[in-house]
Amino acid sequence: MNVTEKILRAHLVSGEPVVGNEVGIRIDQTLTQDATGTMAYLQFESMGIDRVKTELSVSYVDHNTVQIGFENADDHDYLQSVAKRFGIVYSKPGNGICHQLHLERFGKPGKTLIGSDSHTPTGGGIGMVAIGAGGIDVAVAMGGGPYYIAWPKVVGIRLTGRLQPGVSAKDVILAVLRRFGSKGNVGKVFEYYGPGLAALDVPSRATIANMGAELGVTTSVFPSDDVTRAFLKAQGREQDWAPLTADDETYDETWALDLSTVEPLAAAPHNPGNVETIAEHVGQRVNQIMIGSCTNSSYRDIKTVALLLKGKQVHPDVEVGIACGSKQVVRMLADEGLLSDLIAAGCRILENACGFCIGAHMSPSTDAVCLRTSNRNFEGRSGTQSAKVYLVSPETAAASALAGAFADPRALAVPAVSLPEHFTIDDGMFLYRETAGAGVAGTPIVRGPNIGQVPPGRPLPERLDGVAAIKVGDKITTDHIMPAGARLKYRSNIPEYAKYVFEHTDPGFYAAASANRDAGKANVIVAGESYGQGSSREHAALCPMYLGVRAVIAKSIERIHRANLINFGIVPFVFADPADYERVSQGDALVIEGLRQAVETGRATVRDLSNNNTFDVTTELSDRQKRLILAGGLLAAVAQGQA
Ligand code: MIC
Ligand code: SF4
Repeated sequence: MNVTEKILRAHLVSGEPVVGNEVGIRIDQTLTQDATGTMAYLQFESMGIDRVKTELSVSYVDHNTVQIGFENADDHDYLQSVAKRFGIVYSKPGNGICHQLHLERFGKPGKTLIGSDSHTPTGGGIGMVAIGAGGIDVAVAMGGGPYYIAWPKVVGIRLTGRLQPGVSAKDVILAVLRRFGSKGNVGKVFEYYGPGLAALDVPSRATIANMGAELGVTTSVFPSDDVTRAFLKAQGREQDWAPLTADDETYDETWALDLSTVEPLAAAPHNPGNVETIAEHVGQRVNQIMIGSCTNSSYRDIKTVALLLKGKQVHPDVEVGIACGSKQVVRMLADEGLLSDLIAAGCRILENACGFCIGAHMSPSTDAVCLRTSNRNFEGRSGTQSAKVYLVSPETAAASALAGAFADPRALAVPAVSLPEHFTIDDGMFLYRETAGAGVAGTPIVRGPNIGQVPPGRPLPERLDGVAAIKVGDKITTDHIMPAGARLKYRSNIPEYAKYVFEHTDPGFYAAASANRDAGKANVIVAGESYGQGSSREHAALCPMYLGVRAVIAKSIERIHRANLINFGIVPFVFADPADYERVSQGDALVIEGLRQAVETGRATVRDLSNNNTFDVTTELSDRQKRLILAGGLLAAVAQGQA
């Protein structure tokens, strides 16, 4: 068996392990972050369970740390009190980014992890099956329930050779994205193997696994070998190591990549799958360079940047910001004098949090060209609609910071940063480790005015009497559906956050959808390929549900978003014939007689009353998923005893 199968089979609780079939797996660890966590814990609370049932659950605060106004801080207080009460480890704001911290301090080879964040697969770098999920799925797993996935097709990526100096893990995953694209990989796991692995340290593997999210795969997995052991040992956690490698070439499909042929790459605006070479851009002016995010903020990454900038000055016309991934990284750089080198070079040192990556701050100027080491460059995500964001490696970012323009790092003497013998271990900002799993009964839950409630779902009606409230194109991301950045602070307040659904795509959506809902009409979203790419934010389903959306009809829908739609009682239809997409217009009146029946059979005919047309749609649902949709979503199903 391959590593993925070994872990999944050891955790299988229901279903036949046949590609595409829905299976339930036992979850050992969970993580949440604050922006999805408040909803996850509100849902957990509503399930009436007294403590978490996992081996470990951690609540990180890393997204909303800007705290303009009381909202973010109210969320933090709520999360902290919930963690104490229910036996969850709480990572205070300022401790670092969830995925980096989890890798450093908690990830264990062979274990399963789900997290309410799409980059949870970062844990694959340490030999885990780590999957991004909706908050409510994490709530169920915290309560001891299984997590459901389609049994994956495992694609083996065979690595040979060795990276050239100046080329690093980010370039590797960009090479994989160039080959496989950011759509069409749903239902697959990418597993890395081969002789090239020996020279890839855990932080590099984690970078590759992290950005596997942009391929749209279920997760990415690396084996647990001597490299993994050395990393865990340096983290003072050798006892957490266990060997785990694939028996043989047991993959459904393979692709080989010779690492020595990889060159510096960039994902060009506005999609991570839009990969170009740095060579094509050398000399092109850049305005802003941001280094950090859960993809590239490890000790290895930031130290490499510091060594490249040491004793030099960043170009006067470029703004350079650095956000380390964790307190451990910051402390080690500080102790080695490297933080001072970065400051001396003219970098702006930012908090070790998501920050710029989610558009919470550091938005670039109008039409700016930005290089960022993060994983997503969707239009407007930086906070500036007209900015052009290129995703690059830390080495390319540092070389370009000096040049004020795209630069090939291979022209510099790039130092090889090796694993330290001991990482600095300081768990002081993790609270409630001693009561993890047990909790402290009676702890009062702190609910400031920003802490709202989860809106109830309503059973699916017999007939869909709907309106195509919006028609969008291909690769609509959750950032389009439910903007983050300046709107992030409303994550715990659905009626308020719902005002911004499709804010930049169609500013009239909220008013139109609310009016339809209030007139008793169902809203339908019509979309092209790969609808719902990107984040795991269930708000991209929850807020539309609140606005009366009952169905999405798309050419294809991405995995996490599809699961979120089902969890909130929205039917995820696809066009039986994609050509029919062209014949539906925004505003059309759409009717499905026998909507509940359609969920049962997986087929329906839609009548478009506005142009006297009919077309067929399909949806493939497991029995469990049918029950959820018919009930009006997962929480409603739990309440009705249907889950
Ligand atoms: C993101 O990178 O888009 C986020 C913000 O981390 C999201 C989670 C969220 O929307 O809160 C993700 O990737 O799942
Ligand atoms: Fe945070 Fe960005 Fe990573 Fe999302 S992708 S978890 S916003 S650093």
